[in-house]
Amino acid sequence: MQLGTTGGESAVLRALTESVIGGEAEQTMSLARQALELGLEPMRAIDEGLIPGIMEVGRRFESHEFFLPELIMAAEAMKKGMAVLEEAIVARGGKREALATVVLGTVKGDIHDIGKSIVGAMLTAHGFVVVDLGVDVPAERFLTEVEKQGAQVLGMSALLPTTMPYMQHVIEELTRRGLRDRVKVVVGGAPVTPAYAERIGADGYGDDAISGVRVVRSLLGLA
Ligand code: B12
Repeated sequence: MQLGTTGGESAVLRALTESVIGGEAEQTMSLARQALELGLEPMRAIDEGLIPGIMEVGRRFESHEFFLPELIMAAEAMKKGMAVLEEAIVARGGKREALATVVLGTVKGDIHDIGKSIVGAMLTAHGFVVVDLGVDVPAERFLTEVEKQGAQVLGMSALLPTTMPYMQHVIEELTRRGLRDRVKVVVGGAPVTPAYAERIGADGYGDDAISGVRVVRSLLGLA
C-alpha cells in the first residue's frame, strides 16, 4: 500500500494498525518505512501504529473472532514492522559509552517476545548493552549469562499468568547462587503488576519500554 505524503501521519498510523490486524507482513514493513519517511518518531509508530493492532488482535482472539493462525500472522506482521522501526530507534540512539549491561529474556515456557524486544531496543537506544537471550529462557541460562556478562541488570518478561511464577524461581536461584546482590532485577509483561513484582522480590517493574528504561536508570542511580 502506498499512501504518499498526503496521507499524513494519522493515515499511516491507522494503516499500520490495520496491516497488523490483517497479518500483512510485507505491507507492515513498507508502511513502517513510509512512517519513517514521513518523519514519524519510530517509537510513536510502534506505540500508536503497531501496538493498537496487536492489542486488537488479542481482543479478537479472546472473543473467538480470531484463532491461532490469525494471531500468528499478526504477530509475524508486527515483528516485521518492528524490525524496521527498531533499527531506526537504535540508529538514533547513536554510539556512546555503554552505561551498563542488561541481560534480557522471556522466561521458560513463554514464547512471547514482541514486548521484550521493544524494551531491548529502547534500552539499547539509551546507551545500555543488551544481551537478549530470546524466549523460553531457563533459569540456568539467565544465571550463566548474568555471571558471564558481568551484567548489572537482569530483565525478565512474561505474558502468561502460568509463566509469571518462573520469574520468582529465577530470583530464588540468583539468591541460591550468591548472585542476587550483584544484579538488579526488573520484570514486566502484560499480566505483571508492580505489586506482583514486589511480592516476588524484584527490584523494579516496567509498564512499557519507556518506563523500563526509566526504572533501570533509577535503580543504577543514573536518573
Ligand atoms: C502476539 C501474541 C502471541 C504470539 C506471540 C508472538 C511473539 N513472537 O511474541 C503467539 C501467536 C506466538 C502467541 C501464542 C500464545 N498466546 Co499469545 N498473545 C499475543 C498477544 C495478542 C499480543 C502480545 C504482545 O505482543 N503485545 C504487545 C506488546 C508490545 O506488549 P507486551 O508484551 O505487554 O510488552 C509491553 C509491556 O508489557 C512491557 N514489557 C514486556 N516485557 C517486559 C520486560 C521488562 C523487563 C520490562 C521493564 C517491561 C516489559 O513493555 C512492552 C512494551 O510496551 C496477547 C494479547 C495481549 N493482550 O497481551 C496474547 C496473549 C498473551 N496470548 C495468550 C495465549 C493464551 C497464548 C497461547 C497459549 C495460545 C495457544 N492456545 O497456543 C500461546 C502461548 C505460547 C507460549 N507458550 O508462550 C493469552 C494469555 C492469557 C492467559 N490468561 O493465558 C493472551 C493475553 C491473548 C488472550 N487475550 O487470550 N501469542
